[in-house]
Parts: sequence; structure tokens; C-alpha cells
Amino acid sequence: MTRSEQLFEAAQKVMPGGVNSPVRACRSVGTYPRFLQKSKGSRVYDVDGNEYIDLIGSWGPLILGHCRREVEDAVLAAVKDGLSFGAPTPSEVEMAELVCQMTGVEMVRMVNSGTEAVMSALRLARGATGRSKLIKFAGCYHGHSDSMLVKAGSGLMTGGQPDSAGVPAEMAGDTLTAAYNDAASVRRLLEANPGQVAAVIVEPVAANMGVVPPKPGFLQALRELCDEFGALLILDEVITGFRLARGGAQAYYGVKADLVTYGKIIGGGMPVGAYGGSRKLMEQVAPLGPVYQAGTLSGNPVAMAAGLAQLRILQNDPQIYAELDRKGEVLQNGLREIFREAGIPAQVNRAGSLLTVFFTEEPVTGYAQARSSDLERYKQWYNGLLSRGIYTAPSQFEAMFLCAAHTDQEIQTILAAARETVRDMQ
Ligand code: HOZ
Repeated sequence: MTRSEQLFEAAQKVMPGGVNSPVRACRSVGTYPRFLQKSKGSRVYDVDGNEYIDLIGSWGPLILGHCRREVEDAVLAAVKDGLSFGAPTPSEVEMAELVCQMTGVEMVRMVNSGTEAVMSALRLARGATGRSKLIKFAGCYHGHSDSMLVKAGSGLMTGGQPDSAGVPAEMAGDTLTAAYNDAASVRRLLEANPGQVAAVIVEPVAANMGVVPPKPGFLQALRELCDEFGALLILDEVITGFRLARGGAQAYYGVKADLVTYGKIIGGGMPVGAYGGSRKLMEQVAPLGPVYQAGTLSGNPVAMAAGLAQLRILQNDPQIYAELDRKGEVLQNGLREIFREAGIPAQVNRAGSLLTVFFTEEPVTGYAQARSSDLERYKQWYNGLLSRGIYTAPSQFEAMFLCAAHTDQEIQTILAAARETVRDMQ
């Protein structure tokens, strides 16, 4: 028995499923989680001494890779001054200024996770519009607040049940679901619920049913529909913010949201989230306005230090984005060629440095096509890569994340491992 297996056995006795977040239990890929103990750059190391090229990067935030020196130094310096005060600190002001500068939001509120950011933005949207209904998209995941666990992606897709127990019917009933990349489905819901929809919330690149980029014009159509029907447009940039571009998906796709939510990327790997928007909307938040939201650890100085160190590098070196995109394209083209040669039906979707291989014949532009993927094939793919030292998402319905630390040589190593894996799958 490996040390990871031993730890997993112990964990299952005291933690549900042996984990603190369902996907990492690796149930849908029929194996046990590798327990990680250290990392550097593009690599992670498990407790059994195995080394992997990491394509998860803590599910996105580590755009610069693991243990980047500037981030580490900033965290260590902040730790020496105190872990938490529950009081204003200088670094949160600097963080808010930087986020506003990079993304174009006028005011921002720090929270502790993407889930919290979305939950708070939805409350603000409801408070500001006086409406209660929300529109989300099937297969999009916005964290685990009650109203968002309706036709949700991520772990709910591998679990085979898109809704969660424990969500009151009245709550779920206020969440309407549209089809991703289908603006007409949004129009139908808005017309059927006149004056009742507070917000349309979308992952600008769906990344929790696997990566599904928006079709040209889709996000712009949502903007126009929201304006026409008086609803707010919320872009959930937990995965795309600061990753696709300095200004996130708003800048990348040229669409302006009313509210934007951010997550772990702002913390550079530490637990952080944020939501922001126009001054007029954000002034509705307490203590200025009637929408209440609070948190002792919000704006935590250690998390701010980590996030600021990463964001400053991203702000000052836009070449990082061109490089991430180039490496993403090399990986996408290489994988497509491997599947084509092998005659294995697969789609390699990509937006910048985010990729997913779907094992299906049809182009994946939404939930139905993502669901048509062959999960047995994904299982073989995952385990084949893992055994060859490539650490990727243990679920068909998640993304691969490239980071600045991945070298061209490593992309070739990933492709070589993919070629061997695919040979075994034939
Ligand atoms: N559900 C998240 C990914 N979309 C996080 C998974 C995890 O941390 O295990």
C-alpha cells in the first residue's frame, strides 16, 4: 500500500469521502487521491516521492507556478507582522486599487472564496434591483451557495446529479436555467418572467463542465438582453479573471459586466474572493448601503500579500499572457493530432491557457455535448497520464491549467505521455 492509500484510508474514517472537496476524491476516475506534500514551479510531489508535471495549479490560481519567489517572500514578510487583525490594513487598499486598475471595476469588496463572492454579488443584485429571480446556465458552476446548486457543473456533473439535496425548493425555484451559448434561451426566460429577473450570471468561459468557450457574440448578446430587460449581468471570473488577460474575460472578449466575481486567483493561492462593479452599485453594500455582507478574515493581510505579489507581476509583464496562449495552442494542436492519428473521437477545447479534452464525436459548445463524453475513456486517459507523471483533473468536467512555469520542453513531455496513453487506449 502506498503512503497516499494509507492516508486516504485514514481520511475516509474522519472526513466525508476522505476529502474536503468532492472532485479530488478521484471517484469518477476509479483511483485514490495522491496526497501532495510539496511543489516548485510547474511540478508537484506526492508523499510517495513521485514527481508530476502539474496541470491543475490548485485549480487555477497559480498562474506563475508554485512557490514563485516574489510571492513566497511577500507571504513570509506579512506573516511576521501578524496573521490576522480583523481590522483595515494598508495592503487591502493597495489590492483594491490594483484590482480596479486592472479590471475596470470602480469599487471592490474582498471576501474569502469564490462561493462567497458569488453569494454576495447575487444578494447585491437582488437588493439593487428589488427582484428575486436569477438566470444561470446549465453546467456552469458558481460555488456552492444554495441558489447556485441548480443544474450546476463541476463535482455535481461527475456525481451525476446536477442539483444538491438540502436546497429548499423555494430557493431553487428562483433560479432559472438557460442553455450556455444560446442567447435565445435567455430571452425566452426573460420574456416569461417580466420584471422579475435580478441578474444573469455566467462563467464567461464555462470551465466547470470542462472548458467551453463562448461563441462569438454570445456574451455581447447577454449584455444587450440584460440592458433590454433591466437585469444585471454578472460575470463569474473566478477562473478567467487575471488568467485570460490582465482585465480577465471582460477585456479578452470586450464585454462589460455590471458585477464581476473573482476567486482564488486574487489570493495567488491563498483563500480569497472578491466582487466588484460600478461605484453606484457597490455603494449599496454595507456600511454605505442596505445590502449586508461581512467577514473577519476578509482582506486578510497574508492573503493580500500573496495576491498582490502575483497581480503586480501580471500587471507589469503582459507578455506572460501571450506566452500562456502560445503554449496552450501548442498543447491543443499536439493533442488534436494525437487523437486524429489514433482515430479516437475527442474534442480539445481551449480558451487561452485553459483546456479540456472531451471524449466525444461532437464539438462541445454546451452542457448536452459535454455530457455526451465517454467517461470510461476519460478514466483511462487520466490514469494513463498520472502513471506517466502528468497530474491533471480527475474529472471529465474540469479544466487543465497551464502556468508561466511550464516550459516548452514540458509541453512536449506532456504530449509524449499523451501519445503513449492514447496507444494504450486503442
Ligand atoms: N470544484 C473545484 C473545481 N472546479 C475545486 C475542486 C477541488 O478543489 O477539489
